Amino acid sequence: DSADVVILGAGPAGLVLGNLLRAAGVDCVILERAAREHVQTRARAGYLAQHTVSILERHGLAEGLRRRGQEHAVCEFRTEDDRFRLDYSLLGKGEQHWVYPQQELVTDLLNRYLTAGGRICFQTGAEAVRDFGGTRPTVDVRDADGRPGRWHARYVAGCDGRHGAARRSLPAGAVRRYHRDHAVTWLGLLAQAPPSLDAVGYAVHPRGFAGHMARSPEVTRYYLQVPRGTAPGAWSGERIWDELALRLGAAAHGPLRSGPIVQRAVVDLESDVLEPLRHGSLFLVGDAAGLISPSAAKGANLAVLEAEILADGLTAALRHSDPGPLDRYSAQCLAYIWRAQEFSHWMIRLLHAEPEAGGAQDGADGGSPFQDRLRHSRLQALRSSRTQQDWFAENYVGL
Ligand code: RFL
Repeated sequence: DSADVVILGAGPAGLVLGNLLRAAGVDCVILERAAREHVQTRARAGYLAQHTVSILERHGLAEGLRRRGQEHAVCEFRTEDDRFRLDYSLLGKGEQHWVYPQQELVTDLLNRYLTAGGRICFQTGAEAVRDFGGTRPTVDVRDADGRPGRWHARYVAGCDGRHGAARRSLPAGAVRRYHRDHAVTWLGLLAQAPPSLDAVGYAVHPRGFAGHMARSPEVTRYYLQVPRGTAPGAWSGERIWDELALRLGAAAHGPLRSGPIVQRAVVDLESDVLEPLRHGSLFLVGDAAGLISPSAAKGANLAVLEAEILADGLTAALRHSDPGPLDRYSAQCLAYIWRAQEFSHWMIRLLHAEPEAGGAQDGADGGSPFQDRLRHSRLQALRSSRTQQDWFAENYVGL
């Protein structure tokens, strides 16, 4: 089997890339390890930035988002004794978010791709990318029944996430991985319950961080900072709601609207970036290029942006024999990625106490008292300085 561009993975990165290449008349195929049902129901991101919506709109991919997504522009910071709000549509560049669950975006992108005649093979996992140093790379695959196969390509786009075959296929000496473990762990929850406030809620509490993020009128995402190593099922529903209410200051600011917890996942906050993002005819895109902690909701937004840049590059190379844009892909994307990493890291240090050097976290926030005062001062600056607020807004929604 062959295609000019073989795309590994049908997440936001792979599906945006597939749609854009199809529209440009570039021959491509998407190979996806999971079943269609799984891909369309995997709940992850929800906040799409203005520039992401602009990209989707530019290519006619924003119809569902426009119809069912909700505009969103306010976040609220809560501390033990106080709270304040920032309406970021009135700050910085005046941009806002759209709340649209990632699985719905993925479903829209997939339907659109298939309607346009796009080729996709589900339950076809890439095992290895080979010969990408030259111009005839191949991809070894295995289907759901374990039958091996091989695809021939001119270019391979690794959109298969952090544990995918694209990353695995890179020889150790060819790539530099910058990695940071932020020593913070979140219990990520989806509750079958309406949002409790009309804003993103960030609670900075001595017992640890708690977050509130709307997903739809019926479903809300919550995050609770928990000790490293906590099992997803370790906390009862009752304990979760008590802890959320305590950290989010429900007694002072109004009760939370609780409901059944329908999904739990433990997320160790980690970041990494691979350099470079191009290895001959193999490109890394989205989470495969860099993993970003979910603290600033950048991952899916970066994936869409990188997919558009790569689509332009591949189209120029394959349709117009112009290799220039592809040559710039890695450096161009890395500039956005590092900017997002820097802001995400800043958010992590705003929302969580710095762990004591070498010390394990033990239930409460732990952390050094000096860093804790710095953190409160940082929050205070965000509360009172218009310059600080503009900076925050520009980075929070922008890339
Ligand atoms: P994905 O979505 O992981 O898709 C990769 C696809 O590749 C398939 N795959 C393979 N296919 C073939 N062969 C192989 N060997 C394969 N290995 C894997 C997988 O089945 C999958 O279908 O990567 P992509 O496209 O790069 O998109 C990245 C985003 O999914 C991710 O960055 C975001 O979800 C991050 N993120 C958020 N980002 C935002 O912009 N805003 C948010 O509000 C936001 N919230 C979140 C998040 C991530 C979270 N998790 C997962 C920690 C909230 C959470 C809880």
